[in-house]
Amino acid sequence: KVLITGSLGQLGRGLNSVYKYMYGNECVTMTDIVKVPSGATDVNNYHYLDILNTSAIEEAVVNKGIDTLIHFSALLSAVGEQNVPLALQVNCRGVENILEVARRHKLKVFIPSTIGAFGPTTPRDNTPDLTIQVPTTIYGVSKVYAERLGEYYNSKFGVDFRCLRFPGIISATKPGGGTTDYAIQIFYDALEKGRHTCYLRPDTVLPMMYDTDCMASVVQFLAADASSLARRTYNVTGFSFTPEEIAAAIRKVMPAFEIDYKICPIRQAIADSWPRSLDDSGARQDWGWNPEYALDETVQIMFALLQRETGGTTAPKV
Ligand code: VAH
Repeated sequence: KVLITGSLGQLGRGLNSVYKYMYGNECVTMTDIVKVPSGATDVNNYHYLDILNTSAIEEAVVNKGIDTLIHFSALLSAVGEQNVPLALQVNCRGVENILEVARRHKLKVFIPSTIGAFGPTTPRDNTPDLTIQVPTTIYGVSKVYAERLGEYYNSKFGVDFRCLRFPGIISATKPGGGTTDYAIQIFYDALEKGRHTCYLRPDTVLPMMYDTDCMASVVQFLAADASSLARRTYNVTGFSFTPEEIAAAIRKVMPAFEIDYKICPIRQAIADSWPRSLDDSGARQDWGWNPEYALDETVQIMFALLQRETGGTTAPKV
């Protein structure tokens, strides 16, 4: 029985669908602090849950017979820089509460980390699992804290804590205040306007992953036997690209697509502090991580999904 916090965010609804498909409708309890968007067909067993209220988490775990917590609630990089006190509350206090409940009730707990947990002094190409972590955003600082605190709870109390550092995730869901989110918005803009104004420089390389691979990494990692894990925090990634490279891949499907640039200094500085590519060989060796989607497949499937979502049966507008 799985409980997902922040389940209405970018990753929660997709993961609920995967677990529902695998284990049936009653497997997942979805929680968040906002109302379910009207017309959402992929949300079920939904309850309000504020992760700053430890007894509320405990009540949900006990009442629903939860054995696995998947903790997605967090303020992402750009939005966190605009509200540091709230980022500290949600990203740090929230993680403390989740780990305490996992300790008391012997739960398996997944907390995602991010390429944002690295900083400008981290080797930026093929960044390894174990390396310098001096991030320059409150999001990154809070995720380093989550990684270290989870590993402490694992070694001190035996909590089955598991953490994956995700690259930018590309999914057919509205962007949630991240820095990599241009790689989502570009598809909505391509279909709607045939063009995209990018807030990052054309040569900004960032590691990314398609949503389905992200979901698979969580399910696979949580199912791995604990004895096969050399560590509790692993890098996973799909493929790296620049805005001009994804624009070129989109032009293979939509020849008239155009991109122009209006740099956002805050997001450019964040992107410039992050790795250009990740070394995920540890995940591949220890628990069989093996992503399936590269850039061209991601472009194809994103257009198919968004055309269906926007009811656009014809080819993208050009
Ligand atoms: C962000 N999408 O941009 C998130 C992610 C790898 C970045 O954590 O903040």
